[in-house]
Amino acid sequence: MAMRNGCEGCSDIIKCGSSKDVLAAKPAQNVITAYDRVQRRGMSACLFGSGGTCCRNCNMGPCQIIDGIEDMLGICGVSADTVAARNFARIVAAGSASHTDHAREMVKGFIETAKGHGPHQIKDVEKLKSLAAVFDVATEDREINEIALEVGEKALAEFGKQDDEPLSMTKRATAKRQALWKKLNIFPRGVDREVVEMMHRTHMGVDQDYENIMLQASRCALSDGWGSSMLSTELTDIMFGTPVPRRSIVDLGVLKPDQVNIAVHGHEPLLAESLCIAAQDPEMVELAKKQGAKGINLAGVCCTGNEILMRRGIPVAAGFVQQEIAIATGALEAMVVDVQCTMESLAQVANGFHTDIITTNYRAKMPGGVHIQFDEHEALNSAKQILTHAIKNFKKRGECFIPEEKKLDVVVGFSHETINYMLGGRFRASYRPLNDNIINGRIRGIGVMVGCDNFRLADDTHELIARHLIKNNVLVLATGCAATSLGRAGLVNPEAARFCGDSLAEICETVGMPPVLHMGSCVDNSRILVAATQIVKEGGLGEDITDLPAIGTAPLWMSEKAVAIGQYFVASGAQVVFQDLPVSGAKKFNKYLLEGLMGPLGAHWNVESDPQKLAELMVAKIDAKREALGINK
Ligand code: CUV
Ligand code: SF4
Repeated sequence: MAMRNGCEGCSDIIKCGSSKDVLAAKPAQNVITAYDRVQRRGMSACLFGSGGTCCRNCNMGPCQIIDGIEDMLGICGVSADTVAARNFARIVAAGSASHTDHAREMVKGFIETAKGHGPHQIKDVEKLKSLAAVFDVATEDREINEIALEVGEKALAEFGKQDDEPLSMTKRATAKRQALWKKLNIFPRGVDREVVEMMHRTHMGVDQDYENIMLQASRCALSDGWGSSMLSTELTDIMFGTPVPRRSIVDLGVLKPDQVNIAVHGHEPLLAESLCIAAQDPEMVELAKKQGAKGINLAGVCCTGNEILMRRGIPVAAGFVQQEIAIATGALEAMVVDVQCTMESLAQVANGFHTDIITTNYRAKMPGGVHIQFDEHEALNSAKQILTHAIKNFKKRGECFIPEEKKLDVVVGFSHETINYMLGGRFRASYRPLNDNIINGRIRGIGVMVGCDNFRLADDTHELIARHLIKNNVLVLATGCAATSLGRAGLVNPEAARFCGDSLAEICETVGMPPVLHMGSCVDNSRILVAATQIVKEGGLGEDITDLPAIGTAPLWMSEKAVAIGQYFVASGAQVVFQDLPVSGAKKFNKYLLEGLMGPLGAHWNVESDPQKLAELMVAKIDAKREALGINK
């Protein structure tokens, strides 16, 4: 195999200094990453696939449809628009399903905790009580665990609910939004049911009306945002503590040369939290010392990383595009993965090192990985078993290269509650001061940056967009790998106020907050729904999310989950912009997403591939909302 020196031809794409340093160092010389595969593929993406007009939903096909050519309809007569709508809707269903299956595990873990099993406790009693109110669970004169158990069981029932009543948490939405969902008949009912109905309606020969398909796609996405994701965030907060601001670091340089380095990668914090507890166990620390290490160093990757960063301040080593690079340091004893966004190539890269990829969820195994099933009933023992395996690898470590830790740190932990409290002050937590600052124009609006990063595009895209936003006095809320990437860029700390426009800088300095607020993992986008609704209810900025001077974006999106999130934002009245959507091969449907959805939902998708133009579009859209509110002085 040819020796490499970094990734040939990747200089336009990899801008992160730490990533570059690791790839150029000796231990990584035989490593092949997804960046290399992007360069080496030598063929461009299939036009039908990227345009959304390839249908393989039945065995008369696959059919490649060309819009406007009669001989190129599907064998069943289906049009490009129907196929693109079906495919898009199935992306939403897959994304929702992923959040949902994750959330179900969290709810089950929560029920175990309520029963007093396992290493976790009910930490946020106030939040438990407010959720109890949503689920009509009595709280007076009751034990905390008794309340928690009833809330947990009612939460679990939301997944399999078969009646036609709305999911419980949808009643948190604005009155106007609820009325609209009712009118359109898209109130989400059971979380699992909406995914099943979406799959059914996109089967061959069922729903052939793209507007009607999008109604169910909206309902399915809403069952994610206002259902499973919101449940996951709320119950995880109650169990592990609602995030409060804390300092930490985001960089590959957080790995330690003299410690057992264990990366936790994936999405479900149940395992990661148990690992955090187990890593402090004297027995484990002793074992590490026996192997010659000074201690145990946990570091996060992707959204699991964001979960423990937000709640424990544990550093994040890598975002999605750096997962292979983390192994290429040669400094990881193990990468522990659960579900979602963990690439099959991890085991291939690990093959050249002493690193083990430890899979822990029966749903997600990997050729070349070591499987140690995480048992939620035996959480601590499972965690210790996983740690023991990793610790024993320490002695096998060969040459490694850890990039110099950047001095840039992050301040994270901006839950909806924290923002409320921070801006409202000690005695009256409220969004009033935020609303006032938006109304008086010191904060021009809110830019929400979520989602993944993507090997096909430059890894500083989030930074470029965010810099434009904050310079124009737009406050940025971030989650997922977008937040990780902004952390690496040094924008997630109060010192970044110097990159802001004057009025936003002044607010950040006064409050001591970063201009980019890290709100957590992907499921935590539900925090943004709650926060946006609270801002509306605070008054002065219209009657629904659709009136707010705010816009969401997931530049560099790669996961189906990002599309589900985008769709639940749109169905909740928030405008969004992505760099591309796989529907461009269907003219009418494309136009429907980009304009037509405005009719029923009061919001629509936007597409802009150029990051600078995308950022400008976000500011322009914010200004248009200000104009409509009559506050654009
Ligand atoms: Ni859930 S979904 S790459 S880890 S944000 Fe990161 Fe976040 Fe996208 Fe995956
Ligand atoms: Fe072709 Fe229609 Fe079957 Fe799709 S459903 S593969 S378009 S015949």
